Amino acid sequence: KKVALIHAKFSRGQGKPGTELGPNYLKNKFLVSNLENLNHPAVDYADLEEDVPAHEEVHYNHNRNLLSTSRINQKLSKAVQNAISEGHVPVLLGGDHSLAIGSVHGTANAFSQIGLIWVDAHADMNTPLTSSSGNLHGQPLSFLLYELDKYLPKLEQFDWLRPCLSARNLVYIGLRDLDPEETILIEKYKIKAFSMSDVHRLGIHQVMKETFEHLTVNGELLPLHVSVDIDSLDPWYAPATGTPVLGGLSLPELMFIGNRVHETGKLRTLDLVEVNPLLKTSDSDVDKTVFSASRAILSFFGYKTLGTLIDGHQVP
Ligand code: DIR
Ligand code: MN
Ligand code: MN
Ligand code: MN
Repeated sequence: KKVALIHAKFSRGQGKPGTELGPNYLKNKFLVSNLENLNHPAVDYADLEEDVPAHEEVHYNHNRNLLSTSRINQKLSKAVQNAISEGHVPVLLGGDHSLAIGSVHGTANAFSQIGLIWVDAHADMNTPLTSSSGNLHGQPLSFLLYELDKYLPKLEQFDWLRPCLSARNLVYIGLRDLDPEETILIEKYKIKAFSMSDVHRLGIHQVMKETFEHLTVNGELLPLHVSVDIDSLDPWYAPATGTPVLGGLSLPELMFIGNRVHETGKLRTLDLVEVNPLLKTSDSDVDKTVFSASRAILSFFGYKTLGTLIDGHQVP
């Protein structure tokens, strides 16, 4: 299958300019040439950007930029659905995590049922009413889950959007910074969640085993959408991001997740979001983050760098 790169130059789902530059850094020679080697050649499929002038933006209470966030996500959802119908695997190069609204919506509408693996330090399950930041990148799941629809205020900008995912089909990996209402929702809806301490306790291999077991329905693993927030990684590996949190995944752990997903043959869409090249104390911060992000993406298509055994077989 070909990889359909969707460039989404968008930063208005959070407050720090710079994530709109993500796609230009993420689509680098290393990524493109290695995808080719892995038999998943990349095509530039869609180019989306924020197209709402600042004075036309619509805000809801303290929640910012509803109009541009809605518009880009509507286009993104169509691009993802089209790419899938043409037999490609869409890869969203973000942009901030509010883009998962359209990306997941597109995947969910291409299949009767999907599983969503959300790899993030955060749960991104606030609603416009519980969010303390007013940033939509902390809220995409409240727009997507059937169970949370009743908590959303009526927002006419998002008239096109219908919830499309059951909380049962969501698995979190990497959580370590939750808002109080998010903890309550995860417990109330019994959402499968592997925090960082679960990763430490169980090990990433067991986490993936249980993830796939959870997302298997009637003996078959669901088509998978994987949404990777680069802040799931420890800031050592990915410093150039808006809300870094200590104690995150190592790059080898994230690549292990990618390799396991690749082996299932069930990956239908991948998001890589929240790379912000402007948030750096030195250029090496950007280099490290882009290095990690490129390898993270490639791992979902079979790229292994976790070491080579002496007889030439690769680990794992
Ligand atoms: C926080 C931060 N929970 C919020 N969320 C982030 O704004 O709602 N998600 N950074 O990745
Ligand atoms: Mn995050
Ligand atoms: Mn996120
Ligand atoms: Mn492959």
